[in-house]
Amino acid sequence: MLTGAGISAESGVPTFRGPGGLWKSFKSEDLATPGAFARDPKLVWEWYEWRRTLLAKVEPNAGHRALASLEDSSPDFSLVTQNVDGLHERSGSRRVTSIHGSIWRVRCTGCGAESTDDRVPLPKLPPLCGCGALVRPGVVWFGEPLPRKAWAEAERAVSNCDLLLVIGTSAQVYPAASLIPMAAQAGARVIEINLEETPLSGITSLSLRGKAGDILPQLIS
Ligand code: BV8
Ligand code: ZN
Repeated sequence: MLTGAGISAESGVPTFRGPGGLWKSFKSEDLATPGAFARDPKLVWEWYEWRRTLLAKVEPNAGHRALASLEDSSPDFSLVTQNVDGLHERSGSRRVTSIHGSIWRVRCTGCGAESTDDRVPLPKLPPLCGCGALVRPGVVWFGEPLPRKAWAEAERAVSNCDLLLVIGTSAQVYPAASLIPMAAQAGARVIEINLEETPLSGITSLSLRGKAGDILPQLIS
């Protein structure tokens, strides 16, 4: 499985590029980059605080739950997500490979100390580490490399699978999107579940047009 923001849309989480999307009100390059954080850590943290506050109020949906139950019934099942919202884990998925980090993780820009901090709201923006340095969200920004271990896990999963379900991603961000042709080249059947066509629809064996929360429960029943 490879998931994107679309699987969380039915939980009420705005996607990046859809209507009312996160990138609509803010431009990704203005916020989700190391440069933006260096220029204005408070503004970047206000954006993440707004997302964390929203995420704290939402629940996983039938799409997340369907994947969690599929994991239980399939021995060799891998779930790679681009999402940082933690909803796969909250719906019961245990083995989640998060290639863009987590909005609930924080990392010190000074001493590198990393922890889970899911307090909403945070007491102070931008948060400071005990060592005095700025703390940043534990997510991968544009221009930053993906976490090595998670990326290696993701490559291994798609290179050794018979079937890749690509769920709710616009397949525009790399290297995440390259996992899709990687699976096809390795001989996997690729099925896309999305409301709309994406740049990679052409290499899928099948495109299921509709909501993940409607389609996934039917697929696994
Ligand atoms: C890297 C975490 C190199 C943060 C994210 C030019 C300049 C600078 C960089 C680049 C450039 N050109 C290319 C790049 C590389 C860049 C990139 O790909 N840019 C894109 C915009 C062209 N990539 C990077 O910078 C990556 N790093 O390349 O590093 C390097 C290597 C070594 C050493 C140093 C450097 C890092 C990319 C990670 C960025 N972080 N998120 C945060 O969340 O704040 S990206 C963010 O957008 C998400 O994580 C996700 O990965 C990505 C795409 O979003 P989607 O999940 O697809 O969501 P989207 O809204 O786009 O689409 C939703 C879809 O769901 C739609 O198709 C919709 O139809 C569908 N949908 C909606 N509702 C439903 C549904 N489907 C089903 N059911 C529904 N109900
Ligand atoms: Zn520190």
